[in-house]
Amino acid sequence: MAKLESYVTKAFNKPIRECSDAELYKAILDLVADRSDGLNTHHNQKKKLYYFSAEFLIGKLLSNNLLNLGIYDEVNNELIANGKSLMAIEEAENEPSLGNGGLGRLAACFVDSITTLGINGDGVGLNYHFGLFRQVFKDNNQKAVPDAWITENSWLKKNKKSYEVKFGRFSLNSTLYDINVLGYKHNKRNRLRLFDLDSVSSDIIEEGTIHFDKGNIEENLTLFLYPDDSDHSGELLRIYQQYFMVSNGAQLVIEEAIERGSNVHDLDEYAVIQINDTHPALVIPELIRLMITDHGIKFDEAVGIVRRMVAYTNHTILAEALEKWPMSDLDLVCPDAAHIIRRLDELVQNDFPNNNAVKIIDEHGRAHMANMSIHYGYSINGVARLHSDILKNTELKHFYDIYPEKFNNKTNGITFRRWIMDCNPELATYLDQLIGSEWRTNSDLTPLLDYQDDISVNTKLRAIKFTNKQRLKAWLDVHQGVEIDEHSIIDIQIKRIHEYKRQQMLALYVIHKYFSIKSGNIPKTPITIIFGGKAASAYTIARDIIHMILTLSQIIDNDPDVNKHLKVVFVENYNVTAAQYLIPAADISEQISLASKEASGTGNMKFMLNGALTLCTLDGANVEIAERVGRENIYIFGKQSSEIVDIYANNSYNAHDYYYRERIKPLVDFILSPGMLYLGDEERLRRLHSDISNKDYFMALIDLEEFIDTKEKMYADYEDHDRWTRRVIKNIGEAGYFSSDRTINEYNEDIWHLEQENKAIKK
Ligand code: 26Q
Repeated sequence: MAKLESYVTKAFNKPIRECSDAELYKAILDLVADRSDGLNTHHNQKKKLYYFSAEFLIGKLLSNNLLNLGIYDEVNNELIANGKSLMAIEEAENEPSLGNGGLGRLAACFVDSITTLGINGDGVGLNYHFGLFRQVFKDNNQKAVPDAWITENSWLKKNKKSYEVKFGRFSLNSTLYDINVLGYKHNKRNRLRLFDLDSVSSDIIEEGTIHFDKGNIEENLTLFLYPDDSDHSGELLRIYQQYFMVSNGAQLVIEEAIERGSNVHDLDEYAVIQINDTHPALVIPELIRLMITDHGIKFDEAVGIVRRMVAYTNHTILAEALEKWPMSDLDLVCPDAAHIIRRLDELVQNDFPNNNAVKIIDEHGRAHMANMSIHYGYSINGVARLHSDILKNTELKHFYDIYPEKFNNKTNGITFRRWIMDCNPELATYLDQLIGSEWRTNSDLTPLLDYQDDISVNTKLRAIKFTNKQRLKAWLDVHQGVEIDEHSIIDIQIKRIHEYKRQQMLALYVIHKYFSIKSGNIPKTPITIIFGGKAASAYTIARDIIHMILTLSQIIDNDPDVNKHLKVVFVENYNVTAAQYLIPAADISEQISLASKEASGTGNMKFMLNGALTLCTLDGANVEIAERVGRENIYIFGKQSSEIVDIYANNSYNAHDYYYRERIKPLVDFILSPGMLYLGDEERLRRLHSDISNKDYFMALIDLEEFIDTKEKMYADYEDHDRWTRRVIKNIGEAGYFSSDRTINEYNEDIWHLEQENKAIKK
């Protein structure tokens, strides 16, 4: 057993206690690299999975890698013995900024589970130098600044492989970086394969901003991750990024298959590609192109091969988030692939004449990436049961009518390594004592259900929650200079800012509570409401919502009648690291999207696992959470998904019907109160007020009264600590289903059909 000491001596020639945290970080990187080299890489397996994704929101890796290698305690003890702490050292690590939100985090949970289950499978994506922007608050507004996350000592390892990517007017040669993905205690290793360009230059970023010359592809291709979550952006650069990712990925897939014995005619026996939304959908024409030009395969045969190897996951029903690229742009970026898309569209038109809804290229000359993925993939799945049903019955009904056998559901999951073992070690250790440690490998937490009425278990769980609140308090103090009350109820909504997720509805509740406290209704326990999330830079209303909440929180802070009882915090730069502090401290998990709009949600699962109770609409995976924990252990409000689908179909929502109600109008109008206008930006506040009262496209007002009543009931119920904790236990005990190990097991059984060395999963 090589101890950390020897790595420290080798690198710095001094004892551990004399090293800086940055030096120790480097030494642990070396130790993990050595241990990783010895792991099994499945070289003997014929077929391999490639999970193609424009985003991998992996979070910090230091403690996660030590945990998965099974040496966390060993290294931690060695550090403690020398007066050092792993937590402090991890502060020296930058969080890789390679994703926007849910879709990117899901990809990270998936590669962890794929490796832990012993499946031969790599992630394929891009190495964005600045990734997603860092969010800074200035004058109560979001400012986006470049996040230079890559440092000299990082988990990125340069690989010798390089491919030529031919664009319409020029070619570029890629550089490949790998990040090892380590399986939990199973001696397995896969990799993230992140393509990059040596010519990319940060010099073209104007000082401190994210404005840059978007026309200079060679220098900016992998500079940034598009900061758009569901807001369609037609930028040409996005298409260049996508084509660069898939052309490299397709060349890698073919080269590795040949190395394993493929003659390319049998490529589908050697590789399966799962595409994470349509961002990598150009891999379909690109594989066909490569088979024809480099391997002498005929078009029809190439189409057949691809149809047996590509599977597509859909993450949204928001029409504006479905990618439609103008053929003129594709002709410029990748003319040969564009030509193949036209041929694929002709085949569709021959097979389904006069069926306009299933065409790839529409009457405006735009290629629908989802349509192409469904025709030329063999599987299409949604990410929660309700979402998959909506795809079949409404959004993609025309496709379900012609390909019912391709449709399936894979309810999302989260990796328990990061979302309990790493972020909530006290709870993980206590579970070991109480129910044994099998849950760490089979995700089965149901033995905990036997302790629902055990007072000592109740007390201990509350003590753990309190410790986590103290830790969050300390972190918020250091990182943002805000002080929260560790004895308060902690009520959290953290996710990208979007009107359909309805952060504005929670803000209207805050206004209600502010009025109520001012009129003398003092809550028994103080309340802390925490928001966190980034807004796409071009999404004006989302930025207005952030502004409104920050201004509101200032008003509350300044009001001595209220500030002892209610505090509103907007966490700056919400990311995976922040989530790991916030989620274990939460009592209440806000999952309040307009029913039918949130495909799944995965934060909902993380909160449940960490002992928060959920306040939710029957949307996405909330439906399945409710089914498992039972109605008495979750707080549900609002219109049903089918009602909302009908309201959209009939265009029958009128914001005025709600705005003018007695309980609602004063809350919305507070946005334009003198205090708000004095502290805030009048243009932003007026625009938001007008939007909510006149349009309210995502219907924040339709559920507002029920939301307020349900929240009040929840806060009242919190006061009965034993009954509350009984519900908490039921939630943790039922969380096993939402392990991404279960999800990946299903992907493998139903879609990929690969060898799986570890089946330690309870169904
Ligand atoms: C599209 C075109 C141009 C630029 C950017 C984009 C873009 C980028 C990111 C479109 C969508 C995304 C991300 C979507 C996303 O995160 N969806 C979430 O996926 C989660 C995992 O399945 C679900 O749990 C969430 O419900 C869903 O919102």
